[in-house]
Amino acid sequence: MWNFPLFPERASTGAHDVDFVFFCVMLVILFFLGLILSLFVTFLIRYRRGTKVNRSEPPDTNLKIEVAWVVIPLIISILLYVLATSVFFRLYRAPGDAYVVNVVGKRWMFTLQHPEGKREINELHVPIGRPVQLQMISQDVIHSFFVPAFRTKQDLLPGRYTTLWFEPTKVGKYHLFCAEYCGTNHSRMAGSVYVMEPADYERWLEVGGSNITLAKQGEALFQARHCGGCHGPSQAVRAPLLDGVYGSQVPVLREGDKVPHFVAADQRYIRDSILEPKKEIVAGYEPLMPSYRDQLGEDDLLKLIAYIKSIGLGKEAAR
Ligand code: HEC
Ligand SMILES: [Cu+2]
Repeated sequence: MWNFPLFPERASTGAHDVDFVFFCVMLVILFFLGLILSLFVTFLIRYRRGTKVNRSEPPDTNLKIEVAWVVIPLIISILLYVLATSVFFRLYRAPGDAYVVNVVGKRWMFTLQHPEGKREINELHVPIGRPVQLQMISQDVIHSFFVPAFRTKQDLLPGRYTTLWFEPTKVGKYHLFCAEYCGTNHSRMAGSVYVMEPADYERWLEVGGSNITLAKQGEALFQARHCGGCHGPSQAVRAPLLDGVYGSQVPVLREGDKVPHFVAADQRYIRDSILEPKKEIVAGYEPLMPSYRDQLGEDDLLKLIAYIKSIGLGKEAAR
């Protein structure tokens, strides 16, 4: 498709999809605008005062025209709906093999954490041609991660994980904005996304920063916070072992429940288990775990989750 100069660059697969929908809608609008305007002008000239035209017996119904103006727009609307919805689903469902980067929004910056351990502020480096998924949360108010060149925007909410994904198709540097007013320095909450050749990206990953993976950092934190005192093999309190929990179905009791029901142990579940352990009690255990609400930040929680995920996957792989 041609590059309309008023548009931001198109640098991801999703950007092409979104623009395609946009141009289709635009085309329909221009077509009807043209049709109505030209009929309007034609009738204006043809039936202006003083012209000799037949004005007797104006028709008051015409079944063909009436059916046409109901059926044709209906078909066009349904086609646009199907097109837009399919693009919507593609934009919201990340492919399973996506490279996951964690994002924490706080006034007034985005902190980004790569699984290999490297951390960035207001900058995101990604390789070209590989789907990237952002798992995001806010430490304070609502922020929004917006990259116009990728045509993607997603809110970061306090207390809830949200995701966004894209597959970059063009090497370069692109604007990143916070697109949700979040206070005094909202307008400064911006940065850049760098799309790099895979080899350059590997080199970038190795230079500087910590080479300790997120899961390893989580393991250190798990020990520093004495989680293992209860969750380890030589436990003082009876607590579930966390190996293989991630991704499994856990039977839990919520307040007032008589029978347990199963919940998926995902990011949300692990985070809630640490911050609000009393909310969902693992069936067969006492509610003895203290809340870490005032002690662990969102960054710490992401590390712990990465660690618990890593020991979970280890067990899966061993099976
Ligand atoms: C005083 C002992 C104790 C400590 C310390 C403790 N926990 Fe727990 N934890 C428990 C018990 C008991 C349960 C099961 C009952 C429940 O769900 O609250 C549990 C449940 C959990 C669950 C849900 C497990 C499942 O099988 O679904 C997770 C995840 C978890 N803890 C993580 C942690 C992390 C991370 C830390 C350290 C920051 C920690 N716990 C510290 C006692 C503890
Ligand atoms: Cu913001």
